[in-house]
Amino acid sequence: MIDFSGWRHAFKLDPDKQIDDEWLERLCESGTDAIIVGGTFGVTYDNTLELMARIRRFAVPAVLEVSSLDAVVPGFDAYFIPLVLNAGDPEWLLKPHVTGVHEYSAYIHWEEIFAEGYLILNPDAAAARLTSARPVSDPDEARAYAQVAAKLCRLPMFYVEYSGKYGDPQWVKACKEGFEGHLLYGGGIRTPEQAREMAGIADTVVVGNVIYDDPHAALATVEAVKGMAEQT
Ligand code: 1GP
Repeated sequence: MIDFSGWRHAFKLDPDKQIDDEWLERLCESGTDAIIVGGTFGVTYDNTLELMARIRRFAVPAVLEVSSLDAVVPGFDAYFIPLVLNAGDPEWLLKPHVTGVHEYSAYIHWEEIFAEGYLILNPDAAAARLTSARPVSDPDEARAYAQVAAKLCRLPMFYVEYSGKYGDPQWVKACKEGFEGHLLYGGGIRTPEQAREMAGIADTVVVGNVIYDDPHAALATVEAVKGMAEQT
């Protein structure tokens, strides 16, 4: 079974976006702890399979963050299943999960499956629009979501999602206070300083979009986070 408890940094690659072989190799061999494959729109079985096969040439752990039942490709080390805790559209709470288990239960290796309590805090993120994410009013409410994930649902991980926007560290701190398990932060990290700041709060920082805009900057976030580990 995969052990993500020590992961400090992960790259999130979107199957719907292009990355050439050289940059894929540099990211996979960068010292990051994992590659998470995931996206909101345009994720298909074929583009997920193609990306997985390319990542599999490297030793780095590869995880699929499942966003579409049509694009669940076997062969990843683990599957992260988001439960969007502030989804305003109830269809997104558990319906796709029940459909997936109903259809595929015979093929599921449960030891590879991890549920993520997912809190979307950027209302402009694609995932927020897709799920009609409810606004969260203040850090105290964010902490309450984290407590619900930890205490009521006993989820193994909590993902603070600001996708496309750098988040407010006070809000991330509130989530960390409320959640005793593994906390991931993702959203708008573009510089080593931002990576370090969020890595000072979250267990794992996830770096996505900047890979496609400025891959050199994306690579620099690995060293920033890993350097912190060496100093402590
Ligand atoms: C997206 O949390 C990840 O799901 C990373 O966010 O793409 O903004 O880096 P960015």
